[in-house]
Amino acid sequence: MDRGDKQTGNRKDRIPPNQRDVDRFPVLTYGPVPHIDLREWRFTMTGLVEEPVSFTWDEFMALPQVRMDSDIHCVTGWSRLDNDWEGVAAAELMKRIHLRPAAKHVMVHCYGDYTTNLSLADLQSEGVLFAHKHNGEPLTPEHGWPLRLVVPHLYFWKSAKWVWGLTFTEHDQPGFWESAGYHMRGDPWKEERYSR
Ligand SMILES: Nc1nc2c(c(=O)[nH]1)N[C@H]1C(S)=C(S)[C@@H](COP(=O)(O)O)O[C@H]1N2
Ligand SMILES: [Mo]
Repeated sequence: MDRGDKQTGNRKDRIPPNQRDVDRFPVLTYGPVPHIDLREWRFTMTGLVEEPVSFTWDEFMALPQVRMDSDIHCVTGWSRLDNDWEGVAAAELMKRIHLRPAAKHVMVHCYGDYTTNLSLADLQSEGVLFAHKHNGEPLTPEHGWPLRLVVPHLYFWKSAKWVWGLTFTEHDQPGFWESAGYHMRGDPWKEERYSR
């Protein structure tokens, strides 16, 4: 199993503007925690792909696994440094599909209907993974069990919990919070919090 490099540098230098360093791990969910049965669970990739793919839980867990250490920055103002995530790298999943040339954006879908949008480039960035463990333990239901996306370089609302799939599209479309006024991209270092 490869292990991403431990983050280095001064703690303060790792806290984006107007964020505070916290140790706890708050829960932020819109709506109830969805009930998920692993026997029914699927992860699918559709849209602008030559052949859609779908994994069962066992198939997904048989994919190569990685551990990656990264920081969380929530738009509500807390940052939690050094989170150890384990799961399947987005780059690994991308090897399982052939994108059509027009594909430039991604909609992330979750059990419970939450969605969030990413550019293809952001999905394919370093450190992005679909995680089933946090700090060595399976995710708790409220933090996204069985699987959540982790996009460490963007605000944490992009890190979709209870994720079930990706749809590749040509144009950028807003997801749940983006439709409510959150920024389409959400870079914490540029404070891309809201779009209006
Ligand atoms: N499916 C789903 N994913 C979600 C959310 C949600 O409401 N539903 N909330 C987002 C927001 S706004 C944040 S800040 C983080 C919070 O993750 P946590 O509860 O594990 O801290 O999850 C993100 N992913
Ligand atoms: Mo959030």
